[in-house]
Order: sequence, then C-alpha cells, then structure tokens
Amino acid sequence: MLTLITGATAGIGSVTAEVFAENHYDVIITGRRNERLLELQKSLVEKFSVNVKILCFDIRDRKQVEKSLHSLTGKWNQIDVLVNNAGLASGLSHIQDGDITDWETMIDTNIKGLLYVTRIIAPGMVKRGTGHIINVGSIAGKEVYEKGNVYCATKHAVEALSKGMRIDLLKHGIKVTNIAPGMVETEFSLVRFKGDAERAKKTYQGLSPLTAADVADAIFWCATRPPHVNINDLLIMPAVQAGVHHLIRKNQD
Ligand code: NDP
Ligand code: 8X3
Repeated sequence: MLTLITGATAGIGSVTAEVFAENHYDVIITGRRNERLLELQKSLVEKFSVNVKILCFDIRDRKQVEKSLHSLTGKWNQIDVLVNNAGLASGLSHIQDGDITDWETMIDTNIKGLLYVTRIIAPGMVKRGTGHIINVGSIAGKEVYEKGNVYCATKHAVEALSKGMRIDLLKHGIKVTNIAPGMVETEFSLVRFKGDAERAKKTYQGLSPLTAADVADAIFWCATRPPHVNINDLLIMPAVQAGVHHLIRKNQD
C-alpha cells in the first residue's frame, strides 16, 4: 500500500507519514524543506523498513507540482491514499487591514495547491477504480472567527471541495474524507505569526491542545475502515475546546 502525504516536513503531515510507515505503508513525502524530508526518509527507512520517496516542491507552483508528480512511475504511481495536508495560515488581521500577499499565500497553498495535487493523482485512482483522498480541513472550515477571514474561507473551500470530490468520485469507488481539527500544537502558529515564537507559544498557553499525533491517528483510522465504510467528515477537537469561540484556559475564568 502506498500513501502520498503533502506537507510532511512538520506537524500533522510528518507524524502522519510516520504512522502510515509504522503500519507498513510505503510513503511519498512532500514539502519545500528538503533537509527535513531527507531526515524523515532516513528515520522511516531505519525504523520501519519501508520504501520512502521524497518530492520537494512548492505546492503553490503549478509547474513544480506537475513536474514532480509526473515523475512518479511504476509502483510509485499507484497511490492508494492521498493526504492533502499541506497548508497554512499567514497573519491574523481584520479584513480592512489584511495583507494581500498573505491572502494570496493562503489561497494559493490551501486551495489551489490542494487542487493541483488532486488533479494529477485522482485520474490514476479513477483508472484503477480504487483510492482514498483525505483532505485536511479545519474547524475554521465550519466556523469563522474574528481576523480569521481568509484562512477560514480557504478551509470552507476545502470542505466544499471534499463534498464535491466525494460526489464526482463516488461512481469510481474512491473514498473522500474531510478531517477538521480544532487547535493542534505544531508549527502552525509560528508560521501564522511569521516566526514570533512568543506569540505562537501564547496560543497554546494554559490548555492541552491536540497533538499532531492525535490528528495523524484519526487520519490513519479513516484510511483503514472496511471497504464498505467511508468517514465523510471528522471533526476532532481538544477536550477543552467546544468551537472557535469556546476554549477553556487554566488561567481564565
Ligand atoms: P505545520 O506548519 O506544522 O506544517 C505545515 C506543512 O505544510 C509543512 O510541512 C509545510 O512544509 C507544508 N507547506 C506549507 N506551505 C507549503 C508550500 N507552499 N508548499 C509545500 N508545502 C507547504 O502546520 P500543521 O501541521 O498544523 O498544518 C497541517 C494542516 O493542518 C494545514 O492544512 C492546516 O491548515 C491544518 N490545520 C492545522 C490546525 C492547527 O491548529 N495546527 C488545525 C486545523 C487544521 P514546508 O514549509 O517544508 O513547505
Ligand atoms: C487551525 C485552527 O482555529 O486556529 O485551522 O483556525 S484555528
């Protein structure tokens, strides 16, 4: 069995690659940071004796995505599970103050990048009449919060695309799952706040957020249901979070 995971250089994607490898799947890992991909490849091969292929590309760049994914041949081109995980939030601003470059980065990564990858991988699944696409959405795809405007819009788009893909691919025997996590402690906030570690740390202070391992576990569980079962949509939250507006911190009333 073979799984392709986008955004495997950090956080949810990195641990997801590990969980699939631990369960004897070969994996294709992608991201822009080649050194991290090399480190992960080495560790997965040593620990689990699986085959690991690296594809280093910027998911926003359609030509790079096409060149990388079209380089897959033979058994590497028979992808059973595609985990569309690469994504980010960039900035946190009221709409009237938003940085248009941030908006474009989020739209290009979270929506267009996911589409570029899917457009190349889905036809092979259709041809083989089997496959599973797992899109990493978010609670931000179900609710909207102050200053989250464009990030939330991209994750609403992921949710709509998951629904659309599921309908279009139904007759081809391909499963489509939308995974929607609440707060997960990864590099997400460091990226959102552009390297401001103090601000990123504050996001998780006084609470137990989800870990990347919690989400990876949920992704793997969805991918391993019996053939007649599909998990359409899985909302996974830290126990201290009821929604984007309801979060209990230890130092709060
Ligand atoms: P991380 O920042 O830890 O990981 C993000 C991954 O996405 C990295 O591997 C990064 O790789 C990759 N990525 C980002 N931009 C690009 C790009 N232009 N080209 C290729 N790869 C890219 O964050 P998370 O693990 O938390 O995020 C993973 C997914 O989970 C995202 O879609 C996020 O929106 C979603 N999510 C996160 C939540 C959270 O609270 N953390 C909650 C709900 C959903 P590299 O930089 O090497 O390119
Ligand atoms: C990430 C979760 O609530 O920070 O998708 O938007 S949130």
